[in-house]
Amino acid sequence: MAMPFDPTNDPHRRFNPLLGEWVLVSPHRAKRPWQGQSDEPDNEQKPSYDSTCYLCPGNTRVNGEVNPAYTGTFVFENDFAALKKDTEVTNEKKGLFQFETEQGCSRVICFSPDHSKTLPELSDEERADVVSCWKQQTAELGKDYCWVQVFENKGAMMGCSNPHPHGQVWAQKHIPSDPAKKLVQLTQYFNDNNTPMLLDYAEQEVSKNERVVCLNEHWVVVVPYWAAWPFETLLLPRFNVQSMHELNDEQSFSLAQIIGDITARYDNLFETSFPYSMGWHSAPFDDNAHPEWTLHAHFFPPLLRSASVRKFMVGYEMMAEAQRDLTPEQAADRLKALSNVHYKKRENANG
Ligand code: H2U
Repeated sequence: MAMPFDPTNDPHRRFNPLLGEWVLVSPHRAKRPWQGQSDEPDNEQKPSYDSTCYLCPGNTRVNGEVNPAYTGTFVFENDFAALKKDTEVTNEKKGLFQFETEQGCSRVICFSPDHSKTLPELSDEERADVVSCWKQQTAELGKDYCWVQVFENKGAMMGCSNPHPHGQVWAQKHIPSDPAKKLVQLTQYFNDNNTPMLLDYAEQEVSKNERVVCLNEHWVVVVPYWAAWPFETLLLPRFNVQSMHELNDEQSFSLAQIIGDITARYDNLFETSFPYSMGWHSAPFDDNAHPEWTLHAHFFPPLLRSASVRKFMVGYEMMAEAQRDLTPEQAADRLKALSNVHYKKRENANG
């Protein structure tokens, strides 16, 4: 006779209502041995200024432009931009062969002049400057483009090509594929329930308290019920807001604080500079009201069992659907149990 279902041990699928996709959870697989690839952890202490860095203040970039002696955040047009504003507007559809040209821009956002300090190592005030820069970029680019994508690739493992702490903002005329899927899902939920899905979701996660990693008055970080990456998190507001640029000063400052909290926990998990890709989804700037939308951020970190062993999204994930080993609840428990004081600050404090 089959044993009763045990979600901490038995394979099951969970539904991701944001994308309308399923995730396979196989908790028993976390016990399997690993003889595959290990990546070098990034534990090198970097200097505050590096004369060979393209992004440090006063240095010359690849295209010959000199960075100003900036003291806060610094934004510049990507010298190898993926999108151009003046591409001819045209499209074609011939049977299965269809294209449309895209207009847009891509910029690099240096978080601070300090080459050695990633987001969790900055002060709340310095992180608030980063939030303010994201707001300003979102407002400015939202005037010309339908979609504004703020994101950060952190660490070489996530394809980050320059160690100076920075993120990017890309803006474009069309809504890209994943946000377009979200728009369908969020609209359907709003039509059915007359309330934004993610506001409901945040409230339900706070009251269940099974996957909450940290929270403050305005924000909550959860390992979503449907997380695909081992330590994936979703950062949600606990108030109704559609876009980054609508945050007031108080909400922005408490955002800077909770980003410090979750990113310090990430670094503390394996006492390493924790790689991830993170990004913000504000509502599309398409001249429609978006009552269905809630501003939110995803953190997608690749690490699984140590600073050097990552999760690969390969065979089954590429061919079938996302799959994870440890449960989202187990991942949330581990992140929640960690200190939100960065391990380097603790070591310094201990002399
Ligand atoms: P990532 O490391 O997150 O890929 O971003 C760094 C970006 O910085 C990358 O897109 C740009 C690269 O094109 N860059 C410049 O625009 N100028 C430079 O001199 C160096 C890097």
